[in-house]
Amino acid sequence: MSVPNGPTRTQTILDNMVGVGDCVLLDPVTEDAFVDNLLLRFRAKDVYTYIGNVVVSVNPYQSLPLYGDKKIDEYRGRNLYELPPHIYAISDDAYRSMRDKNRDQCIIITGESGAGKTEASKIVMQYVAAVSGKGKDIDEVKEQLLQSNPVLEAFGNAKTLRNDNSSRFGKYMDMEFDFKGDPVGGVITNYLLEKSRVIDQSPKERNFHMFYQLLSGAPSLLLEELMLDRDAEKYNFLNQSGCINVDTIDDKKDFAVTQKAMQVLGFSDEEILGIYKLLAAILKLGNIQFECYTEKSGMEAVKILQEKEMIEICDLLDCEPNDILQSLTKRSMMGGKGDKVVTSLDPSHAVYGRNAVCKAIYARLFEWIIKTINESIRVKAKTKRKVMGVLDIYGFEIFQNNSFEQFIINYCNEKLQQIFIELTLKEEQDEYVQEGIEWTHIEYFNNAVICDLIEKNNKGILAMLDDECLRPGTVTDITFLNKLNSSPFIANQKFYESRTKMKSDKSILHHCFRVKHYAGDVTYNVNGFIDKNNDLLFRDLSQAMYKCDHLLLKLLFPEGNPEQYSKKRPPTAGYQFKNSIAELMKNLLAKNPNYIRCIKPNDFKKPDTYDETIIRHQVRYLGLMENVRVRRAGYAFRQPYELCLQRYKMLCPRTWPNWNGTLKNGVTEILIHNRIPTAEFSFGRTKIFIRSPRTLFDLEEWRRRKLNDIATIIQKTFRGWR
Ligand code: AOV
Ligand code: MG
Repeated sequence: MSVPNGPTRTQTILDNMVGVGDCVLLDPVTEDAFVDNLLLRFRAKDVYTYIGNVVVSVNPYQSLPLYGDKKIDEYRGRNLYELPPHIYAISDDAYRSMRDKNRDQCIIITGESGAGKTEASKIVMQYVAAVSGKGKDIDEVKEQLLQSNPVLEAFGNAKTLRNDNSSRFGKYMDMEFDFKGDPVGGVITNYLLEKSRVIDQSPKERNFHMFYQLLSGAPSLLLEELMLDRDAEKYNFLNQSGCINVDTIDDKKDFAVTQKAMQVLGFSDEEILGIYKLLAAILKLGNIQFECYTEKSGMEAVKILQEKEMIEICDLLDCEPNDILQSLTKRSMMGGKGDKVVTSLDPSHAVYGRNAVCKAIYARLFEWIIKTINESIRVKAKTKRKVMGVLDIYGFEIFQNNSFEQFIINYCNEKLQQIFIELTLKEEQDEYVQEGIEWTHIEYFNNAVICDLIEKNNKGILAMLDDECLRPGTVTDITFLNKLNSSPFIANQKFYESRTKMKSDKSILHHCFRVKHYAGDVTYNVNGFIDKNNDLLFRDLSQAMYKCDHLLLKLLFPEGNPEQYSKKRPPTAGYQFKNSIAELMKNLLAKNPNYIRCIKPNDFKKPDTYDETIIRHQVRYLGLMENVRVRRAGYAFRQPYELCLQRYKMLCPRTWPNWNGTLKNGVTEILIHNRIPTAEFSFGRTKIFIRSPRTLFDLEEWRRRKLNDIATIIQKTFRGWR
């Protein structure tokens, strides 16, 4: 059935499309056909394909003429199926649904590391900024929302083996709009930054971009003020991984972009300098080495070898050299009688403390930057708002050596897959059953068991880790692993395996466990789990930071204030993450979800190159075939009878202006009168189900014309009266 007006321009565009734009139309519905279609389209540089209203995006690794003002104009205000698949189309759909139907939206972007999530999130934001209202104040808000990206990427992204611009934190951003759909502000929520990167990176990876940007891009005078050397090779935190320059990254140019963005976001020059001083201090702290010596008293102690560097650090942080020196080399504890006992650290503990404080400064600085951005973009007026959220989180990761950070990142991806399953595979099928629609269940893999394995209260891996962290006595990563292996709940699960790696002589190489994630098996090395979960900082260090006259630094270490000293243990990293993810899930479930499922075509970050096996693997674990099957057998649209009757009653003389029969009969009258084929709809207990979105668009189009006709008649009548 088509809109009664001959072939349109849209139809011609769609006729020229390579492969099928919506996989629901695939014939046959097989994985081979699905993958072939994606590849056919990828080769033709059509990187977007639909499954119903889900966008599948294959990373082109090259800039394609798919974006920009002209394209945005093409997609603005058009229905999803009128034009070739595009992120713009679902952004438009979500935006209009929010603006016109008052439904808060969220765009959930998933896929593994390097699949294109962050780029997709920026494309969504740019589109929404372009199509929403204009005006001085509105443009200012838009500019701030958009400029948050370069700042967060500079401080929160890094080059990894998988992605030259890998997000090392999770981000959920609510863009908020007034009743007209004009942006009025936003809120960013961030999830656990991979702060261990500050002190250590795997071979061929880098530290966070901002360090390199500062060294390459800062004017010489600024570098002098920061007492920094332009050569990144001079810094231990940057020179250990064998990667400083990256072909795809221009650190100097990016520095200018970040600096400009910080200014747009309202960071003062003083604040920006304060940030740079902290970065410089971190780099210098990384160069500090410790050496054992014997004090006059005969006691063993450590001293700092780089005195000049130490003085510069104190200059940068505005503090007494002795305070920092003491905190890095000694540790004080309360004795049994409430007296303070000071002991000397050995070099390895001193390095541990130094690294911990560097990680803490950086992670807290990152939090503060987000808080400051949120202050700038916060909605000032107290009017009712509509919301569109965009979720861009670190993608699923499997490395040679996987640690606590990968465990957290992969847990998060597991939860996002769970939401997808719940909303697109489970809830949809459950609803058909509830409404009494004839339905043959489509099987899918439900990863809820894996989520449980990780997060179940009192039993899951995170609970065991917390238990072990809080247990008195000697606690190590190995006692934690033993605990997992001896827990019936964990060890008996088929998605868990103890995987201690042996050397050829049968001695133990790594203590590991393996989780069979939805996206692949990952072996986690338990080394560092307890420490990273505890996330404790020696009190001497937080007190030394608080004592500094560097105002921002003081603000970052409130627990260092002796007056606010609390014996209460801070919550563990795993516990906090689990709670923040639970909060995120609640937030997403309260909104209407829109999905972008990103796929990585090859492991070499190369354009025009694909590895079919890699693509097939992602199609499989993302559950895309199940998605196609549910969508194809199911109904694109459903609405309670009452709402449907109200909306379309003008399309049938028997229901217009009033219908006195049952709601269901009224809806039937409308459908029959408009000659909608019976295969196109089904009657549920409380709702009408319509199979194809095109039928819905037809109904909408006819309704729009009818309303125009009615408006014209009313106008004529009024004119006649005058
Ligand atoms: P990710 O967000 O999914 O990975 P990105 O969005 O950072 O991945 O994409 C990785 C790289 O792929 C980008 O830096 C671009 O070079 C390229 N790319 C992605 N999408 C496009 C596009 N639409 N057009 C052109 N190039 C693109 V991670 O953050 O690692 O999970 O933690
Ligand atoms: Mg990313």
